[in-house]
Amino acid sequence: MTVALKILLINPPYLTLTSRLGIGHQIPLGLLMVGGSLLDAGHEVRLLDAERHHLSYGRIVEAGKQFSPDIVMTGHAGSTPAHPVCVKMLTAIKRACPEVVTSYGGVYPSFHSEQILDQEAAVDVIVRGEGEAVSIDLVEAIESGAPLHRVQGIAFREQGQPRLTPPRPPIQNLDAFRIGWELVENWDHYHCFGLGRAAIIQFSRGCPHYCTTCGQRDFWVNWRYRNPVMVVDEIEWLYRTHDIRFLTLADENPTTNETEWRRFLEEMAARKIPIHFFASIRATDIVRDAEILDLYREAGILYLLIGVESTDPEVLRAIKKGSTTRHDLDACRLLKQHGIFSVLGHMVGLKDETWKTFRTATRQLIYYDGDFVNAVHVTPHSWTEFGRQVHDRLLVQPDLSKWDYRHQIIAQPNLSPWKMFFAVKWLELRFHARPGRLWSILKMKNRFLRQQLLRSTFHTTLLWVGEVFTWFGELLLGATRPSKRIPKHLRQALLTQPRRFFLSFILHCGINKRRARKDLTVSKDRQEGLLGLVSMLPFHRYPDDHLAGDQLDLHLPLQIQGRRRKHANRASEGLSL
Ligand code: B12
Ligand code: SF4
Repeated sequence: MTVALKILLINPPYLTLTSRLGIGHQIPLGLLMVGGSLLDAGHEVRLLDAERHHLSYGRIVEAGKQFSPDIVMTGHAGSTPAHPVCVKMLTAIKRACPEVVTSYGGVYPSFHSEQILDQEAAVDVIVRGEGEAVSIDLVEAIESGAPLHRVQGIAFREQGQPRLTPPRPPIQNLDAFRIGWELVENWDHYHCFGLGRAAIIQFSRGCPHYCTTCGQRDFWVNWRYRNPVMVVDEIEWLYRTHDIRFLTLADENPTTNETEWRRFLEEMAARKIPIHFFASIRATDIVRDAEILDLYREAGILYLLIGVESTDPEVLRAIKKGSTTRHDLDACRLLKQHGIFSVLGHMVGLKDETWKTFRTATRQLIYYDGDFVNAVHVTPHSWTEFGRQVHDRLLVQPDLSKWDYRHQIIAQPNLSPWKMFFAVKWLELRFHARPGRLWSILKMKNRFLRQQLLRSTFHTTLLWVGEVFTWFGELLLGATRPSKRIPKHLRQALLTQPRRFFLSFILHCGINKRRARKDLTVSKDRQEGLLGLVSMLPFHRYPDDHLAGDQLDLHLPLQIQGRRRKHANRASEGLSL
């Protein structure tokens, strides 16, 4: 008979502006899923949400000692940037309680298990891949003293050396495992978009697509889904028992099977549960589902994240996105017609960025007329095809805790890190603060949608300001590499004459021109310096804008299109009318 072990699940204190200023803290779904299966296997399980309560390592150790667990398990959704925090936390725990077995799971440790076991003495076992079934086997082996190499899907140390066991086949029946909802102590701690208590749920796992920047396919192996009716039963239960009003769908690609997705939507709509959703859906599937977007709305879908990634057809082909700029445009327009907010995930750094590429992207994103843009920096995760392609590129940010998509990681040949930062922030500002967008929000007739847009715009602004302040803070503290590139006179200006700082900042761009002349390999765009910055302003027309805007041209009336296309002499694929 299995003896119950005491297991403490710890959501590490990885704090981000997204949670603090943006959408709010969310439940640690991955840990709850592992917890659910361990509870069902008869173990005594607790959850310590150190992220939600902003706990220091000392407080975590104290709380841990009170429960005196046999095993401590940790992992975080933002797996890569949270890794340093996880390691520090486990080190503190091991130091205070060396007898506790530590287990670590999630995406980053799954792909870096050997390296972590080599470097981090505080980590005893790494669970590779999805955690439910493996955790049960692991805990059973620890409890019975069975050799760990018999447990599939883990990595551990054997005679001081890392040893990886064969991967465990993916769970075929996802409904066989349940989420340990009872581990959530107080639902009032989790809110999202100001719409009340919030939870995260998963309808499906995995994705059949091959985008080179994404590692979801290798992590989850194949696409699987839960019984849609059972998922809706669970959602209804969450609403009735815990008054959950907002749900994030954690799926990478919930729409993969059209029939099952429709069943899910119909079931949600039929039960009229007053819950709103956030989900990520591909533009191609939104266009495919054009006829049932009313059903999306009736089911409660309110925010849809579309990973447009790039506005350049060539880049979309290069990263094997499998969608076109036409899909992105159509998807945004369709969502707008149906009162669903679109959040455009735009990835910078997929090609050599210049002021011109930023101008083009900004104009085209504005043209799509989505509701929000989430500009992220491409991040070269080692387990992705893109990561392998760029493994020899210079990194401007080796610190893993900054690999959170909000920091530039790969060096750009034409724009220095601070210019990249400026360009991204400018793109976000131009997109969200453009008068046309603000005016269309204010004159919206639907009160709920208007208030929601205003609220989310307010939080987007807070996040934007927060990131700008953080960047300057890091610059001052000398914590980031860009600071080394910003000349001393500029740093001094910020300290001694803050009012003059922005003037110096702009002038610095002009000074850069001189440096650029010395460097024969530098591209024309880098030499733009001050002009480059000015050209980002909305009223400025740049001489070669007709080229920059070529991707938009195909949406113009046909006569204008003909004239412009002749001028630019470039065809853009994928935007057939
Ligand atoms: C929902 C979500 C969010 C939500 C909620 C996050 C949360 N607190 O849970 C919000 C919007 C807040 C968010 C924010 C961020 N996110 Co996010 N998010 C997601 C999303 C869509 C789903 C995550 C999820 O719940 N998956 C389902 C669960 C079940 O999977 P899981 O956590 O991996 O857990 C399973 C296994 O990994 C394993 N496991 C996990 N932990 C452990 C621990 C142990 C001990 C064991 C045994 C097993 C185990 O078992 C679990 C069950 O099988 C994913 C994209 C995706 N579809 O995967 C991105 C994703 C996880 N997010 C990501 C990032 C980078 C972030 C941010 C850092 C972005 C930012 N700059 O702010 C922040 C972090 C902020 C924060 N405090 O969480 C990246 C992580 C990249 C990486 N691999 O490092 C992802 C993968 C997006 C992407 N496309 O790359 N995110
Ligand atoms: S980026 Fe999205 S569509 Fe592409 S492989 Fe990843 S989850 Fe699938």
